[in-house]
Amino acid sequence: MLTRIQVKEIKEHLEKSQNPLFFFDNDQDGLCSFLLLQRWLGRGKGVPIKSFPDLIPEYFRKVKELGADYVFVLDKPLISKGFFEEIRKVNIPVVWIDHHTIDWTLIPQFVNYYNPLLNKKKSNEPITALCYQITKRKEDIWIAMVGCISDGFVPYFYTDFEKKYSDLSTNSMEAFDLLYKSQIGKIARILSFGLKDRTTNVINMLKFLIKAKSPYEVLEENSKNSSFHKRFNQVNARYTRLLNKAIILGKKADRILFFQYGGDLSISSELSNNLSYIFRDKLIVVAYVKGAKTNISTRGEKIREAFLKSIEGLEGAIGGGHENAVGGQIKTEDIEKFRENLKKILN
Ligand SMILES: [Mn+2]
Repeated sequence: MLTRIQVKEIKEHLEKSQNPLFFFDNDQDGLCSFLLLQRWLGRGKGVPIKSFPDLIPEYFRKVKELGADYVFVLDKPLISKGFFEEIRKVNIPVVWIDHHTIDWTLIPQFVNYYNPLLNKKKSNEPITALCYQITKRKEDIWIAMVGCISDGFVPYFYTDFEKKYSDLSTNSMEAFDLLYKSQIGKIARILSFGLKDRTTNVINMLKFLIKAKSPYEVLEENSKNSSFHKRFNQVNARYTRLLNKAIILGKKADRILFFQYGGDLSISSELSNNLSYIFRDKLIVVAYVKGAKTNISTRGEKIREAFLKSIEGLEGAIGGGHENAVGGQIKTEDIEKFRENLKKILN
């Protein structure tokens, strides 16, 4: 949770901004955080950050293009030095809200940085939960729920949500039961795949969501949302095929489920979340091979430490995230080495 003072400060930043630009992590937690702040403030543009692992300097172009007077960065653990340098030159305030563990010394003095991991009472709930704590708009509670359950988190306002939308919920107190088995979860899955669409379609989806009055408007297919419903059906078909393949592997695997795939579409974190839900006592490693580089998504108890150790000494390898959920990138030629390292460390 944020402190009362932090909430007040962030609100003041938002109110001071005439034309804020919200950069957000390209997932539902990032997206829903943006939606909550934008809908509360009634202004501002949102841009999903697709660069990985950091927010790269090229995104500064958006600041100029959109004439932003304030920059908010939501749910992104890393911002490149180059980006900060550009921002510095034009003297635009930056407010960065995050919940990842990072090297705090990399944060420049001029940045307004908020991360409850640095508070006296440490926590790392989704950014969506923090943004809901800031805006407290009851009519947006469904958006807040979507962001939270996508990050595997059941927030304190769940009971309020259930009272209002019992038809969209399940009786479970488990985030992934909600994500995979309820209608609010279906919204989360629709948005996840929608973010992976072409830029024009993503922009249309954002516009739709900024105005959406209820979760039913998202769930019921109509002329305004048909493109992201179509996208969902498409990606979901591919996703289901990959998931079924991985499940077969998982049934044979002992402690580590290692699943590798390729193609044009990266859906690794969705796969690793779902696999960790199905195989609760296994460590999940999903590798997405694209040319010379391979993105890795892992889930499992204390996986962060093991992952970081296993990429030590691999040239160009990077990674970071939460204790139980880590993403990273290695060279494709190092996959076997990485796999062996991880096995050794875990045994
Ligand atoms: Mn995120």
